Amino acid sequence: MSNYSTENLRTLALVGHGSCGKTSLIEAMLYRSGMIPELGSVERGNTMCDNDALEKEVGHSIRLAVAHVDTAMADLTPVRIHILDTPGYPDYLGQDLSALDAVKSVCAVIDPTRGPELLTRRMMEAAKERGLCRMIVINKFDLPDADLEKCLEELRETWGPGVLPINLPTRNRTHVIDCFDREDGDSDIMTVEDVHRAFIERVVEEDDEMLERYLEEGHVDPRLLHPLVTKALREGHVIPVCFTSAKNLIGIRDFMKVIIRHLPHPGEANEALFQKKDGSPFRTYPDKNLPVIAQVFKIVNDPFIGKIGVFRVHQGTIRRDSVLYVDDSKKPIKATRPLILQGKNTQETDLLSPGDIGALAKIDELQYGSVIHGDPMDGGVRMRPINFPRPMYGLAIRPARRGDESRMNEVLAKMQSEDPTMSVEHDPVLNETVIRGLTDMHVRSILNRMRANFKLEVETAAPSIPYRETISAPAEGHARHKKQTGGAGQFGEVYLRIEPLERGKGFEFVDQVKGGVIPYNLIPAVEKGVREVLATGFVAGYPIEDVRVTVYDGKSHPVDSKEVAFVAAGRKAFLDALAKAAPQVLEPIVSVEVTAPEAYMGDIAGDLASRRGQVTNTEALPGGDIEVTALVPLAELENYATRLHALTQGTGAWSMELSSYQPVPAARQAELAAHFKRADED
Ligand SMILES: Nc1nc2c(ncn2[C@@H]2O[C@H](COP(=O)(O)OP(=O)(O)OP(=O)(O)O)[C@@H](O)[C@H]2O)c(=O)[nH]1
Ligand SMILES: [Mg+2]
Repeated sequence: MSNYSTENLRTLALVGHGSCGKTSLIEAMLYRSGMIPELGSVERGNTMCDNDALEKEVGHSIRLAVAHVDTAMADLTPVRIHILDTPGYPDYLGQDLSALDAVKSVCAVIDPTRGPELLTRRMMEAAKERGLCRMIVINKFDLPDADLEKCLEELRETWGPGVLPINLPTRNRTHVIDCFDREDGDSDIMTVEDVHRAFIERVVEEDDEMLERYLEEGHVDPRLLHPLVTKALREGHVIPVCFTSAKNLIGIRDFMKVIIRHLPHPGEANEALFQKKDGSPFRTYPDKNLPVIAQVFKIVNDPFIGKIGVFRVHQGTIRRDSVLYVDDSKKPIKATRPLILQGKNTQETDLLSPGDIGALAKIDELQYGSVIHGDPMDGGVRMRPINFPRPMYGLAIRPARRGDESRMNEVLAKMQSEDPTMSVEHDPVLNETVIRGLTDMHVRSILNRMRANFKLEVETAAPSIPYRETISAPAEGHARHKKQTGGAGQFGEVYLRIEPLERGKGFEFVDQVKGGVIPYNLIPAVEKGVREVLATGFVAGYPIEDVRVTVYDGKSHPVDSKEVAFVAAGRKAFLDALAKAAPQVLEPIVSVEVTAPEAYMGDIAGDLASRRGQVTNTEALPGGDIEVTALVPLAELENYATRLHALTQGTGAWSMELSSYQPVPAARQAELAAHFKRADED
């Protein structure tokens, strides 16, 4: 088993819009380094990273894939590059974002005929926000119609003057020439001399002494610059650009050389963003002798192996049979078989050190985001949460075969554990299960996977809109619950106050009962009664949010005051208050992002306006596309995918995420309320 020291590990995620060549590039690296005997292709469906039946069928990546490239066999400095292949369509953004916590560097792969597209920009922004080093590969530079200089210009427009080539195409786009060590030579675009100078000048600015020396002598030995290059990368001052053709295997070794030489090893990169329960930072050190800290960034439910948790080790060493802990659990687990991954293949390994990406199978406790640690005292530690977009595109589903209900729920739970941007809601009132994803494509691929991997067929329908309810004024509520049925009776009396909370604050329950007029052990019963109403709604049957309930008075009876009595009194008192609190129905407003060629701008904006939408921003993108951002009520977006397709002749792309909840128009509220009937109160 290979054993790389932390200095010889690199972790890199390839990001970029669909079809730019990420999967092919990793395949080319694996081939060039001798890890695989034959070069697979996406077309033939035999690449290491697109290994899922569905991925092979559709010809693009759907899930985050993990691979590693050992460079020794390519006669390069022996380094292990843990490399992540992210899916390129916004439908799978959740997978892409979760890759960021596993790596120290991100490489945007660009198709030079298309430039920096929407998802690529979003991922580069997210990488910057999380303190990762960034670089760029211009892939497909073999394409004869690719204007490489124009592409570089667009990249600089997008990510600033730090975007600088570190090699250039040469000999009629059949090779690349290094521009870091070399000061001259032939290239197809620009000149090696200028590109070399620009790069070096940018880097020496990181250090006053070096800058002075450079200005005096007009020259500096590039071999002295390693610490400055990593500093510039860490701070985002430089974003090196390489040229590759994954298809024709050009520039692949050169790309690997850049990774080995310039990208930081775990000890050189910015710190991982761990925090304690109270939100204060928790420092980790890539030291193999400290207690283990590893974070799960991917869960796979393999039909054969079962559940696999894939993680990055940030600190300490996981050995065969290490005793570890997961999250807050005090129950130890044993790493009987630590694994490393190569696409869908797993390999056992003796140890995983800081900077390694590994996996453990059959450990039920592992969830997306779990922290595995060696010291039970580190229980509350978590990675700073990623801002995942909240999934809003929904479909109501039910099993096609009767009797499959509980299996469907099991399958949904498994799939949800793999995807942080998939949600499952069950509406007890409508008895409806709704799955939500980021886009129609995302939801469809969830259904496809259900069919392919779990042999589960479901029927779908347009879902109900996830309305919410709230109140718009404070009010008082009172109820006395009294029942005499033969022997023991029930008695409980509750006075409470309700008031609106700021949007998004949820629910607060405050106990201000004095002198034990409601015994303290029965206060939870009052809260339970309140929560029953909270879940089932008041005006139209939707969950109530953003309200504070303060119980301040009541009465009890020494014999008849039991839990049921106070649950009922709590419920009724809350209903009494709600009636006077100007209750409102809220609807989800989503932020919709549409990109399409500029010619369709008018039609897109007009259509959004007819859906009660409000355009908040339009932006011209390099390459003649525009991006329109609008706030639109979710209820108005039914069939938007089809409509946009028709409006833009299939060229438009869109995604949406929750922006806020706002009151529905009064007429709509009346309509929704008319359909709701509260179960009779006793
Ligand atoms: N001409 C040329 N074609 C390439 C090159 N690299 C990849 N391709 C082709 O581009 C297409 C997309 O390649 P992929 O590797 O699937 O791209 P991807 O970035 O993984 O795409 P997603 O998984 O959808 O995000 C395939 O048809 C590849 O054969 C290249 O360097 N030159
Ligand atoms: Mg791919």
